[in-house]
Amino acid sequence: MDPDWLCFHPNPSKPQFTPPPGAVDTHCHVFGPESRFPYAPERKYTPCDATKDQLFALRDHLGFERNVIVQASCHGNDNRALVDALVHSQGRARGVASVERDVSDAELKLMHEAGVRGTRFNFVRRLVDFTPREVLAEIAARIAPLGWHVVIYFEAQDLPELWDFFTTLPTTVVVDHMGRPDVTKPVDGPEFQLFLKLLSEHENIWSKVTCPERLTQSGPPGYDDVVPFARRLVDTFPDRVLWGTDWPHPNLKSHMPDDGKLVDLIPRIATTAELRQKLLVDNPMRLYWGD
Ligand code: 0GY
Repeated sequence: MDPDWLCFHPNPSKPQFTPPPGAVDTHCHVFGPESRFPYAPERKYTPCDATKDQLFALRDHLGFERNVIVQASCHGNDNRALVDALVHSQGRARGVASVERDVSDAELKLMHEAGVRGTRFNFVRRLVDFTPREVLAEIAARIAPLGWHVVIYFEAQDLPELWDFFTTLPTTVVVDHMGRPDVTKPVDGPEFQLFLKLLSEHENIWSKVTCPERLTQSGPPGYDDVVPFARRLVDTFPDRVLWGTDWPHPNLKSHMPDDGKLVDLIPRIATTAELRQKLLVDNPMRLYWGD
């Protein structure tokens, strides 16, 4: 593990908020164990191992029933740790993989059978090397017939340049971490308004209302500066939002969140039982278990 990065919280608190039955954590990762699933040679960071058994124990502790496990850049396009977690989840996890343009039909079929339902395109420069748009477009065309969607990860200042690419993708598109807004700027300012416009003009685009620990300037446990951004999305697009822990929170240097406290933010961002049912159960079930 990189020495200046933090490992996940060793003893998260029990949340005060009880998620509704069937709740899904739609953004979490498995890392390694390195001895069995080595990290990718081209990785930009080395995390601490975070195994499927630790993830499933956290799921139960927080009161969730299911996970969507997202391939992170430290495992590159090697999805073996992800697939291993899916096949050992007893049907309680789905996955988002990272694939290359020359992935074979047989590999795609195997991943689909294991529970993969999407592929991730990462545009965050500190995490990955550049991949040409035409390569990504080819991958999107390969996975679309399977009913998979595309998960995109980018930073708010890059949205104008990426807009045309995102809006021509042929699948459902899920944005990680609200498009990473600068939360020192106003919710009604031009930057976040552009993100809201992306969703209002394109009904196939969804957003995860995740990652207060990465976006915050005001800090834990309240993450008061991030809550209004998440709440605006939940209020405006209640049928196209997803929630997740982001466990084990790779790449954090400032603080490591208590996952129980992250769960306790949910009633502040989804303020009615109906909105919470959509955010935590109905939306993820439709997208990931709707087949
Ligand atoms: C996240 C966020 C980060 C890392 C990755 O693929 C990744 O390595 O997504 C980050 O550093 O912002 O979603 O886990």
